Amino acid sequence: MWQGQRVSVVFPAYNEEAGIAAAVTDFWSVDAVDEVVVVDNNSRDGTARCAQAAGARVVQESRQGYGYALRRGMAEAQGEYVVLAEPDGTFMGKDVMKLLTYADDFDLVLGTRTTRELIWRGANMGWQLRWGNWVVAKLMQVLFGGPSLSDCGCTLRLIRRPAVQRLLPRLTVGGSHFLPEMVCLAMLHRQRLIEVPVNYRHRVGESKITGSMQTALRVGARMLVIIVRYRVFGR
Ligand SMILES: Nc1nc2c(ncn2[C@@H]2O[C@H](COP(=O)(O)OP(=O)(O)O)[C@@H](O)[C@H]2O)c(=O)[nH]1
Ligand SMILES: [Mg+2]
Repeated sequence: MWQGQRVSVVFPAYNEEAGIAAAVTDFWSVDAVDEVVVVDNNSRDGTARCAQAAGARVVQESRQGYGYALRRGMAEAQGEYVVLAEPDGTFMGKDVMKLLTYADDFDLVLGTRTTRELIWRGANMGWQLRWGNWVVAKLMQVLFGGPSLSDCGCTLRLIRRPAVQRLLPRLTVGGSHFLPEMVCLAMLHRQRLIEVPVNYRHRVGESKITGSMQTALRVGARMLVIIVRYRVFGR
């Protein structure tokens, strides 16, 4: 609980057997956290079993994709505060407290992984990815007159329940370029946003998005298209 309200953590998971138990345990160990929801996205390994054994509530999402998994998680989460994260060892449970600290005053609290001091040795955040995330985030900031943004691809973020209710029916992206749609819609709907620096560590298990430069570039291009589309057409 945080200030008398429930806190949910949502993990989208596709073949994350290697790290999911440790991630669930790490986020559960944060006093404020009341539930951990793992959205199993057609995993073929022991993701669901390991998550359940570690104390998570597991829901199955059959539509394949990072965006579909996160949207399902937001719909399933019961808390007033909904924290999106990844069960791959890259994020730290203790950073949930940073997000909560700002949640009194903001509708969305976004993590940023581009703060050099918080990028751990071995983390997949070389200069190309760091720069790419920063440039796309700055474009969003400038086009929408938003707050300072420095990362367009950080899953770790908090959304308050009324913002979930407002944004969820409007979200359309099911794939890996999901996050900027959420931020564009939030800015169009005058939600209060802020970014806070979070730790970013070495990944456990296989990366499915930014592990390959080709995939990362393709996702980045899709992000740009969706940002410009929302700016021009508003939808
Ligand atoms: N790429 C991808 N990730 C998914 C999918 N469904 C759930 N996920 C989860 O979304 C998160 C992001 O993917 P990840 O491989 O960590 O990408 P990275 O952070 O760029 O290395 C992980 O927790 C995945 O398990 C899916 O269909 N595709
Ligand atoms: Mg990851």
